[in-house]
Amino acid sequence: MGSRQVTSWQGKNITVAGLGVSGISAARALAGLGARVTVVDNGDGDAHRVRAAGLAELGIEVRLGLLDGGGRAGEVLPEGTDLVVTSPGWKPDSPLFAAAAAAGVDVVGDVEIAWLLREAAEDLRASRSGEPRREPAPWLAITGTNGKTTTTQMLASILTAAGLRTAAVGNIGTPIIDVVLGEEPYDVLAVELSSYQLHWAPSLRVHSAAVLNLAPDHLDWHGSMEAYAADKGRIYEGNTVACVYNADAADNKATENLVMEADVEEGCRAIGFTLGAPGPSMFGVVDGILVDRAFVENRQKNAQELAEVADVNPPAPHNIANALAAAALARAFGVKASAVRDGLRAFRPDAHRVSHVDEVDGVTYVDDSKATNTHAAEASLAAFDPVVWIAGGLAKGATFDELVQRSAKRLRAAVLIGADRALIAEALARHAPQVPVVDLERTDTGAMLAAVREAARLAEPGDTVLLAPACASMDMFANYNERGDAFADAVRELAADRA
Ligand code: UMA
Repeated sequence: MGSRQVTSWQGKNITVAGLGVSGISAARALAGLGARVTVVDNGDGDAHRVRAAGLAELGIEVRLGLLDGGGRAGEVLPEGTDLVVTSPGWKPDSPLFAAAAAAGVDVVGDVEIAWLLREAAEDLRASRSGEPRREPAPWLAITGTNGKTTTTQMLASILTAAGLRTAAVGNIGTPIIDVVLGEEPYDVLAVELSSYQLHWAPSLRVHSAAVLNLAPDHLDWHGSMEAYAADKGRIYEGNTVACVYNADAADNKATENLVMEADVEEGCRAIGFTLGAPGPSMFGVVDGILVDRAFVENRQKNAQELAEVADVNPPAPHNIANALAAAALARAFGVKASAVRDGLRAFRPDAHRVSHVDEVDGVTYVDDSKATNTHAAEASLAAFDPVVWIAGGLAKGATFDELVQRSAKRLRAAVLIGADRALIAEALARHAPQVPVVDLERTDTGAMLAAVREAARLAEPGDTVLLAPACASMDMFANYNERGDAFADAVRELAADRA
């Protein structure tokens, strides 16, 4: 058995940064391959301790919170470390990485490890099952500021409709190392990658990739828009078949530029997608039909019908763009047109993405808790008029002037919650002083109910109350799901009061 990479982990001292979803996955996998693993994490809560106990049973050392000898566990590089494997959320300027650099130790992420383990994983699978060795499953990768989870799920749905064994993995929540090393043999993977994961995955060279769009986000992590864009652009490096970019909107030229800057394999094609009529080597929309003018014979003259706009769920413009990108990746992999249609029809969006909650006293309540940045919130606000907007949370270095300027005309009122609500209040005061603003200081669990009650007071029949925070949720909630659930619960309570 050609177990070259398996043996190379034997006895290596690996420090895993972070005891979250990806850290646990990396630690278990590398310990299973014979490495000596130490996990470090600045947290020290009950959940951390339970996870640490689970890893200790596998012989993995875990260092949490404050260390006896001084310093915090997540900041001190364990003696003798050969490689640091970081969780994606750790900022590049974390003290642990400064210590690693000083010691001449490399830092990579869990996606890099998954990529490096692909060949060895197939050796292991073949030796365990006794079946012939297969080639590793190709990766079709998706990133972008918004829409990447939906697009990844659409892609997986299309690949499944084509009869392929696939899974939607990565930033979407399933650690990719678990999938690469797992029992299940896949034909192809639909991989959602965040800019963080791309930053820490220098060797990644996927079959085909899409950058859906690019707008300021996570600037506190990356340091600048340029650095953020550069990390997103890494997804195109070494692509073998297609680099899929967004051909619409001036500010989205950025994704095409990232393709131009990438060093790809000979013969790899740049494939655009547009909500308008497509040129050659593009996907687009003609008379309500999604069409492929890239993977067809004689693309100068021909186009292949894929699906109707009505097959996309929901058929909102940003989501049709997602469907086109998913279709482009699937077609790059050789999927037939009918499977694109069947996969799009079978796809159901997740909760908390512009989901209708209820109507109370003629006012519609919509949950777009997933709108965690200004770009997503703007797309969401554009779909409703007039709207009472519930916003706020952690701004992650964003500014709100453009969002408020472009959405001001639709705003009946705004209700602001969370840590960085003053930034939104200031933008509203500058660009929409006529819009009534309620500034809620509360951050307790009842705060969302208070916000919904205030919004109900300000709304008039025919209005929409929209939760589209333009911010991350972690100042008040565990995640955006919990924030959306709190909103839906509050709307139900309001409906019960009025019944
Ligand atoms: N920690 C420290 N020091 C730090 C930072 C974190 O000790 O400086 C510790 C925390 O105490 C915690 C652990 O590190 O115990 C958390 O690590 P993490 O934040 O990287 O999170 P994971 O649980 O490993 O989840 C990650 C992704 N999270 C982030 O990128 C922030 C998940 O994406 C992903 O699903 C998962 O790996 C599996 O791949 C979530 C996300 O919010 C959904 N992603 C961002 C987004 O989509 O906008 C990028």
